[in-house]
Amino acid sequence: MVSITTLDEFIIRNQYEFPYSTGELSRLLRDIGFAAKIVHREVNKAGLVAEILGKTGQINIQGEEVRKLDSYANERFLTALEHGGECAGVASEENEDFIAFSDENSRNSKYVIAIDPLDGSSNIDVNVSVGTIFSIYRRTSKMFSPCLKEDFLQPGKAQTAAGYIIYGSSTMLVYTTGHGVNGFTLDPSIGEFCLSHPSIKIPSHGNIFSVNYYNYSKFSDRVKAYLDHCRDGENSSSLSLRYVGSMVADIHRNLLRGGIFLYPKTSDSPNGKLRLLYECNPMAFIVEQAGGASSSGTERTLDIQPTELHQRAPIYIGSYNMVSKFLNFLKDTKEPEEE
Ligand code: P6P
Repeated sequence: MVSITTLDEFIIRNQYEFPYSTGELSRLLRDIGFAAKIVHREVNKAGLVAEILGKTGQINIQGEEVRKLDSYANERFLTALEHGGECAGVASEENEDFIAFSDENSRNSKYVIAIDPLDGSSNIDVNVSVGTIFSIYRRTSKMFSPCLKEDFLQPGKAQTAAGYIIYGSSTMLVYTTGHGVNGFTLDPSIGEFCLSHPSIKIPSHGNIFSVNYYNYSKFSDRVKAYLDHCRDGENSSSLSLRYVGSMVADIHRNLLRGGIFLYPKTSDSPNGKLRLLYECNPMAFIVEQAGGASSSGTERTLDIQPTELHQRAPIYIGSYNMVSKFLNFLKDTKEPEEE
């Protein structure tokens, strides 16, 4: 008889990892899992129910078209988190400013969340996996009052927990609280996330590199030299390029199989495209906890001191040996100094 461990059971069982834990983080993670099940339901019928596909006609803070499912997912997570009363507020990719929940329970909570409710949503119409990415911090502002912007502008190394949900051939929730990484697959027949990938470790090396080659001409000479090395290979172990344009899908694959994901800065995007608070930092926390590494090219991703909610950062993330090689490559290649 195979024993099933649900997400709720796992969270409660591992609550001991947090001395003096009062169960708030456990309930917060369960609130996220609940919202994820609802988003799963909508994402998985997107092909059938046309009115939730397509665009809303709005443009978000990122200057990107807001799709109906982006808005839907954002509303679901914000509602679940506010009603759960276990976090003081949320910084969402879909909202220009952070949201401080006003009810007493939320004001008394010690956590805040940064979230990308539905990352890669432009892929939904063509059935490519999309995801939710979240990052949990202990607030730095005083309790029993609304949270402040400073609560969200903490370096990634201060995260209490981080995770993602990938809505793909199956829906999985992968998270860490700083004690390793565990993956849970949603069993729709019982409506529970069940432990399917305990203690995930990313292989120290892999044969996958993930980058949007369209931007090649805009990369620095050093990044180009590294990509040329990946493509041409120094021996028969040349790498394979795998890139679906959905960060959660690309990093989830590399987490399980080994590989490096690169979103470099370019001549027209000096800080790259991906957002530090709710894409780079949570993914970096997870990958480091799985034994990998993540860098902006000049510093460890988790050491970056944020100054803005939606700031972007270049990211090179994945297998430890591959990221190390990339960083050494940056230093070692005999290229003219960047201006
Ligand atoms: P590009 C999706 O829009 C996203 O934010 C990430 O999920 C993904 O890794 C990246 O952008 C893809 O960007 O420029 O390659 O289309």
